[in-house]
Amino acid sequence: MTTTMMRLRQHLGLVSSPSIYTSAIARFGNNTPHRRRTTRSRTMSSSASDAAPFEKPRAVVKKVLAESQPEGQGATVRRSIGRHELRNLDPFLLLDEFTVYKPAGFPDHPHRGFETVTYMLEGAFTHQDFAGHKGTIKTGDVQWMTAGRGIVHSEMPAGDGVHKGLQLWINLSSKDKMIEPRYQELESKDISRGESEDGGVEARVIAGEALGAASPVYTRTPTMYVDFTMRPGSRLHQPVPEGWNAFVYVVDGEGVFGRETATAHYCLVLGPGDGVSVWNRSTRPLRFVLVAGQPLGEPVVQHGPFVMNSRAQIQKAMEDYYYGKNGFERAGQWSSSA
Ligand code: FJE
Ligand code: FE
Repeated sequence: MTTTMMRLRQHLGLVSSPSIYTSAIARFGNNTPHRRRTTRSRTMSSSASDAAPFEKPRAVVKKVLAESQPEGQGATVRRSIGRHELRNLDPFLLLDEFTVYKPAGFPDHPHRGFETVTYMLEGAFTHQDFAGHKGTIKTGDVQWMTAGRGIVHSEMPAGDGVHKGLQLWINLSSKDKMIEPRYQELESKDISRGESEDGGVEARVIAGEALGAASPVYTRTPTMYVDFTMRPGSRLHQPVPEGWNAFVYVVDGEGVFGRETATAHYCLVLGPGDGVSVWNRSTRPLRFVLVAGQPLGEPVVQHGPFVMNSRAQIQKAMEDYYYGKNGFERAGQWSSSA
């Protein structure tokens, strides 16, 4: 069999998911002229006033349970952003909470036009790409991959047992879609941690700033991504840049976000405003990620792993991948090793 045919078959093998393979054309008019790079935050103990210190507190405007679905090769994901009810959260395209046991995984597949951010919650994943980039990310590590004009890679579990994490897809603006691919990798020990004054809240800052800690990650599309753990009874008042789209994904426990209560695997879309207030009213720790990004306000045309601005550009991406051109030169010769 020719390599191009094999590539097509692999590609088709991944077509099992109608949700990310559905071509979608959407227009967003929600571009913001306002851009605030720094965020300030503080917490209050439960004895302090629980009134939000924000002029315009963000409220939960949508609450969606991410149900399990098959994805990749034998893997399972809980998809929140990217499922039918949660599209058009510009600049975000997809959020999957993945759970994988060997030999399942995400074998050789391409990307163009966006970034993938993989955050390991448990276990380890090995990635290999067609340019020889290879590595393993373990519990608490982050891989921030800018696919740009083209990456072909595999993402597979390393070792036995369960491997869990979050993968977020962030769109790139039209001017950045064809940039050189780039990786930013953060080991767990190097992730900046912030803490509230009373020690009730811990923040691991993957992108942006929170509780006095800042991430070194460069976000081409301005993004904030923070993993919060809150002790029982603690409160958090976290600024979120106005004009940015924002959501919360609950990883563990139960919390009150604005006036809405949510437990694990729920995604909460936040409405407009300058910050969000959270309260752990329960008797167990609460863990959630807060993600916000500056909307691009550009047309989005997605065909599976290719996300561009027009149908013609998608056609071009498929041709480039098929014929090994414009960034996919190495796609023909390459396949991942066991
Ligand atoms: C992909 C199908 C896929 N969610 N979460 C089609 F499964 C994928 C894909 C992933 C993925 C990978 C990891 Cl490590 C975690 C994921 C989907 O690789 F890109 C397409 N196009
Ligand atoms: Fe991938």
